[in-house]
Amino acid sequence: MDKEKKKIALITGITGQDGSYLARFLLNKGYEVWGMYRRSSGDSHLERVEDLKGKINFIMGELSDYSSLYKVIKEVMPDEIYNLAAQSQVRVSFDQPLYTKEVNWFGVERILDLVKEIVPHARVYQASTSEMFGNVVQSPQNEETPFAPVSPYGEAKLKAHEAINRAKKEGIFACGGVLFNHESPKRGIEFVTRKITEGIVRIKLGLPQRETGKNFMELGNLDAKRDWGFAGDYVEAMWLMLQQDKPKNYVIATGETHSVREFVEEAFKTLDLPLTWEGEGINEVGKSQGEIVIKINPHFFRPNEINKLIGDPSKAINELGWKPKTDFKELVKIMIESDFTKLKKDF
Ligand code: NDP
Ligand code: GDR
Repeated sequence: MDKEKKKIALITGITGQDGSYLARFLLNKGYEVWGMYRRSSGDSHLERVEDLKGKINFIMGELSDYSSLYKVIKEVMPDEIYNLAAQSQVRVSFDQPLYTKEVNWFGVERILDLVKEIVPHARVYQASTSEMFGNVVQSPQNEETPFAPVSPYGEAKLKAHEAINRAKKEGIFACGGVLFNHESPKRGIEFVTRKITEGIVRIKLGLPQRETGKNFMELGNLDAKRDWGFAGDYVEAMWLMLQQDKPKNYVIATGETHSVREFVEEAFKTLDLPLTWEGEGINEVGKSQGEIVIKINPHFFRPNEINKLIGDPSKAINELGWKPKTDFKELVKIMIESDFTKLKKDF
């Protein structure tokens, strides 16, 4: 990229998992990167991007506040906007449905409104999601699959996705990336994959569980199936969508599905720990070397659950030239190794 004419990218949700990977990816592509973060009482939530201080520009903004977004877009004047900010926890959206819609739906409407007014040339990536499919019968899911969300989170993201489609018709280069679950060592501890890898490493090292102080993990629905990829692979697809001649929506997935139970089993295997299951339903337990190491806690069940998701990324493979590089086993290994290194150091 010409040094004089660096493209300017604005990433909302810079402090999150994807923001952190995407910022690095865009820096390597020669972009001037601006990361939007929201106010908090400390700066511990900047830990994922601590090492990017001095390399990217940080700017404070809040998706629920129109005037703050106005100031951000006016100051940055981006060529590309990656809207990754969201209340991203499906379980929490049942407890905070209105807030979730305020941020995940209206936040996107605000951004699109400002793009039309201030930077109509800007290309917009919206973080849409496989949660929009709900318990749809068609499997695997692709760009033509009808949406039927079952959570306030999924509903809000679908409304945002529709707003993106509307903006497209109004001439804005806006894309909805329908991304299936993607994980990494930077995944928030409240999501099941990271909770599992961190929790099992603690069991391996004889440390109590981080949240509960107990020496067994507590999980919810072990039989939910998800299409799990690696976040580092998925941010490339976000960028590729904005480099096309026409704005289109794409499904980004691995095309494989695995249950939470399989994820747990693979994590134990990676650490050379035995695991057996005993009992049924909420009385089911996981045992290792004679000790109970996993229990079911109904607190982690959802009022409405999606049983199985599996994506068909053919369109992205054919049109973007994108493909997932990290398989399920490799993903579990990367996450386990990272947690092992971190916890061993503190031990
Ligand atoms: P994270 O939860 O790790 O990050 C979310 C980011 O949004 C954080 O930076 C958070 O800031 C910020 N944020 C939350 N609320 C607001 C707000 N009101 N105003 C400004 N910023 C806010 O999510 P991921 O990185 O995993 O996901 C990125 C996006 O992709 C999200 O929109 C998510 O819904 C979507 N998505 C994710 C998938 C996945 O598997 N990871 C799959 C499909 C879609 P703070 O640090 O202060 O909380
Ligand atoms: P998800 O991710 O809801 O798919 O949303 P999460 O990791 O929270 O749940 C995946 C599946 O695991 C089951 N589960 C548990 N989940 C959590 N969090 N904690 C548990 O203890 C537990 N036990 C079982 C869940 O019921 C579910 O079936 C993620 C987020 O990144 C969204 O923002 C994104 O849009 C979707 O992925 C695609």
